[in-house]
Amino acid sequence: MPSATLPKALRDEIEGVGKADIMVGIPSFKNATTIGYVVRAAQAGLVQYFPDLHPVVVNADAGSPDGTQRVVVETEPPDYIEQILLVRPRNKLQRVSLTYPELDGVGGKGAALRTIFQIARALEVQALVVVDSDLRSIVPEWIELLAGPILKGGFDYVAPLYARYKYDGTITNTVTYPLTRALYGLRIRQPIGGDFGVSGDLIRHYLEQDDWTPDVSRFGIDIWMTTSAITGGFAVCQTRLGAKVHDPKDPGADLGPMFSQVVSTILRLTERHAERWLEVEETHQIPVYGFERIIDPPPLTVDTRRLLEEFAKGRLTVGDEWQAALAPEQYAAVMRLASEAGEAVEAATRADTPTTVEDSRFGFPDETWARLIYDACLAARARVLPMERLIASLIPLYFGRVAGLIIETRELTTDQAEAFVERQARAFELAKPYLVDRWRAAASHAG
Ligand SMILES: Nc1nc2c(ncn2[C@@H]2O[C@H](COP(=O)(O)OP(=O)(O)OP(=O)(O)O)[C@@H](O)[C@H]2O)c(=O)[nH]1
Ligand SMILES: [Mg+2]
Repeated sequence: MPSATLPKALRDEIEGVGKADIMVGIPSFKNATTIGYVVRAAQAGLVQYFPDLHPVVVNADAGSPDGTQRVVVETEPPDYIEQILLVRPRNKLQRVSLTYPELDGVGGKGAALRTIFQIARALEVQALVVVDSDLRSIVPEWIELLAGPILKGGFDYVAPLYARYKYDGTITNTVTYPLTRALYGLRIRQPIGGDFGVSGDLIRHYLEQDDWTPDVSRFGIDIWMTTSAITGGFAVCQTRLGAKVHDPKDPGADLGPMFSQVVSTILRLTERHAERWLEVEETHQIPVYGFERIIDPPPLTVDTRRLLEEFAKGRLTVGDEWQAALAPEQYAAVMRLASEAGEAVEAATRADTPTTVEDSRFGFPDETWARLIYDACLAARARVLPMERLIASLIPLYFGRVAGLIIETRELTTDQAEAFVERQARAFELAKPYLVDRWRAAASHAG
C-alpha cells in the first residue's frame, strides 16, 4: 500500500478525493498574498482545458502562520467559467490544503513536493502540474501547456521555458543550465524553473529513488527532478509559458542558501551519474510545445556592489578553500579577479569620482567560470574538502560571476542578454573535455 508511509491526516484527505486524473500541486511557505491568484488560475485551467478529467488542486504548505492554507481552500474559480463558458465541471473540482510532514527533521520545498508526489501516486493521476505560489504571471493556459505534452504527447517531464528578467534566475543561468546541458547533452533552459509537468510514471520513479537528502528536501528538489528524469531515460520537453514574474530576489541578499542546496545537489548527482555523461559529446535542442510569445518581464534590482564586495572578501574568508579545490590556473585567475572586484568597489567609493560599480570594466571570463565549476565537480568527487566548505567557497565566486554578467549586460535588453547565457553555455561545452580527461585520470589513479 503506497500511502502507508503517509500520516493518517493525509491518508484521510486522499480517501476523501478518491481518484483523480489531473492534479495541480502548489508548494507554499507564507504566500497568503499571492497564492489565491495562482489557485484561481489553476482551477480555471483545469476546468477550461480538461473538462472531461477528474481534477484536484493540492497545496502542500509549510504550516505558514499567515493564512496561506485558508486562502487556498476559500478561493473559488473565476465566474466566467460558468457564466460565459457555461462549463459546469462534470467532475467536481476538489481542493486540498495540508501541512506536509518534515523528512528526517527537514522541511522545505522538496519535502512539500514529496508529499505532493505521494498524493498524486495514491490518486493515480496521469499528469501532475506543479506551480510556485508566488507567481504573478500564471494564466489558466499554463495548466494546458504543462499537462498537454504528457496527456496528448506521451512526454514524462515538461520543463518551463519563459522569459525572465536578465538578472532573475541567476543560479539557473550560471550553473544549472550550462552544466546540465554540457553534461547530459540536453538544452533544458530552465532546469530549476519551479513550474513543470510530470507523468504518473515519472512520479512513481521519483518516489522509488528514495534519495531525500536534506538538500533535496529543500531547494535541491528542482535540479534533482530534472536530472532524475534525464538519467532515468524519461521523455523530456519544454513548454513556452511567456514570462515568469514572481517575488523578486536579490542574489547577494537572498540566494546564498538556495545556491548551496542546488549546487551541492548537482555536484552529488554529477558524481552519481558519471556513466551517463562521460560519453556525451554533443548537445541537442529538445522538443518545445506552445506558441512563441514576445514579452518583456519587469526589472528587478540587484545590489551589484554588494556582490563585488562579497567576492573580494572571499580571498580572506575562503581563499584556502579556493586553493584546495581549484586547479592552479583557476585559483590564480580568481585571486586576480577578486582583487579587481575590490578595486572596482573602491573606485566607486572614492568621493572624487562620480562612478558606480556598474560603470567599472569588471568582467569574469566565461572560460574561467566553466573550468572553475568543473574543478568543483572534481573536488566534490575527490572529497578534497567537506561538501559544506566547498560550497561555501563557491558562493563568493558565484557572486563575482553574477556581478560580471550584470556589468556586461547592463545596456542590453533581457532578450539581448540571452546571448551571454548562450555564450557561457557554449564555453561549458567547449571545456567539457577538460572535465572528462581529469575525471577519467582520477578514476584510473583511484582504481
Ligand atoms: N512547502 C514549502 N514550500 C516552500 C518552502 N520554501 C519555498 N517554498 C515554495 O517554493 C516555491 C519557490 O520558492 P521561491 O522562494 O519563490 O523560490 P525562487 O527563488 O522564486 O525560485 P525560482 O523560481 O526557482 O527562481 C514557492 O511556491 C514557495 O512558496 C518551504 O520551506 N516549504
Ligand atoms: Mg519565486
